Amino acid sequence: MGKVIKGGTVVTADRQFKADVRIEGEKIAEIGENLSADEVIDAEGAYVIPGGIDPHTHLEMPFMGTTAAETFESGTFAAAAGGTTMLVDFCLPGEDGSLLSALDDWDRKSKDQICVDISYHMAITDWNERIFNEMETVVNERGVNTFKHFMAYKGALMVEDDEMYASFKRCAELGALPLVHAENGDIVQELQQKYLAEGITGPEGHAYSRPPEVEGEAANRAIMIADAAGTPLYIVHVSCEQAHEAIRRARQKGMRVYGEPLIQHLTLDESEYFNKDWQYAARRVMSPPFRSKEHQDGLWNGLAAGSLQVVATDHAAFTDEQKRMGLDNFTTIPNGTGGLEERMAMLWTKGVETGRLTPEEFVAVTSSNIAKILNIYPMKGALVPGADADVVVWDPGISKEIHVSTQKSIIDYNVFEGMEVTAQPRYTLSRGDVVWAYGQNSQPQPGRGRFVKRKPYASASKALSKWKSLNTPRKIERNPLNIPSGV
Ligand code: DUC
Ligand code: ZN
Ligand code: ZN
Ligand code: ZN
Repeated sequence: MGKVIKGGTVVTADRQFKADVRIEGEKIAEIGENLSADEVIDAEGAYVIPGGIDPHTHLEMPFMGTTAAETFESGTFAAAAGGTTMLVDFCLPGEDGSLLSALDDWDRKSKDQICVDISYHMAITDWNERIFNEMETVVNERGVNTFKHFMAYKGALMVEDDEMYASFKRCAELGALPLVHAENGDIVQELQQKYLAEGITGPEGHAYSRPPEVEGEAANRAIMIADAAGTPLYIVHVSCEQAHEAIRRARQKGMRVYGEPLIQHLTLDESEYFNKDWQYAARRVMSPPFRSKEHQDGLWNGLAAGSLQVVATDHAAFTDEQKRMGLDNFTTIPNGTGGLEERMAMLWTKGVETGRLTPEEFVAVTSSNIAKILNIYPMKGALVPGADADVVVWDPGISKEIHVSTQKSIIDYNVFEGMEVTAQPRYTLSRGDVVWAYGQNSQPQPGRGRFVKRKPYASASKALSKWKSLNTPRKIERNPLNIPSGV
């Protein structure tokens, strides 16, 4: 007869109501009053919500001359402990440039380690016929329907506009969704050289060289290119008003453009880079960098207004030793911060507790919206009979301080160190298994997590371009040339 989560308040993206949730095997079987089963999971005094989905992580990713230190095992354990039951990791092609061997590589690394479910986004870091051809297999056979494009990291991951346009058109054909890291990589490189030449070598140079304008310019450009290609677009780690503004404008014109702020940008600001302690500041170096309070307010408003839809982490975690690669030069500090374990609790504390978000909006931006965008709803991101039993008993009665000493991440610091959060998962269930119980501290079985295949999009991918010249070209039939003599 399975399990029943009893006595809680179910919160979905639409509403809240008192109900029990009965689980059979890996699925939700029933939601209603006075349900019973063999095993009872107590949710008295707590909310019952869909498991969190973090659509943006970089576990064990080779990057900037090193490899992100968080493993698939520690990362997915941290996720479970924080109430996240699925993450989407970025798969990066290696030396041979093949998308398919990159997928094999990611499968090999993740398979025996993952404690919760995962999926991938595929990175397009180059453009050629093989990539064009492999994209079809990636979508139709390997179950990856999203492709990431870096507009920054010149000389490494960055793609040019012509490559992006070609790849976006291919995405539109295949029913896949393009993603962009929006920063103007050419200008960033120039600014980096300028500040280094002026003797600014510390982490503050990182912030100076990646101002909001370079993000806004790239976001606008990507939106225009997506519109020309006739595809929706998803902009990762939206950190500033300039990029948010571009998204708002596009949405108002009827374009399907989605924006994803990170929990770090919502809660930490640019003053962190001016800390006198080099290591403190370097730990917080990520791209885009943290912004001022005005930008933060804009992001919170966007989540409430619906112009931004998803809160992620971009979890790319490097140790103190790895960060010291950039001791004399901020451009060689590995870019990235963590947040997988803290995303839900920080968003609750700084968002719901403060009245900026309702509990329903919290569920929408941590789970349901991205499940819809990724085309896995309602298998994931929903509490309905038949859905995967990825469920969190979310307890607003547990407050704790965030400390590196108790985190599940294997990194030797935490950017949220010392902050107090006012809610925690009492239980996290992944496809019906309790993978985290607060106070018990036991780790779920590595390898129990699964890879989630995602189908291509049917209709949503056929966005109509607003470019008039693309929609109605007209060939003019002219009279033959008739040049008067003597002129
Ligand atoms: N930004 C980061 O800070 N780290 C990983 C990749 C990225 O775009
Ligand atoms: Zn990025
Ligand atoms: Zn990223
Ligand atoms: Zn501490």
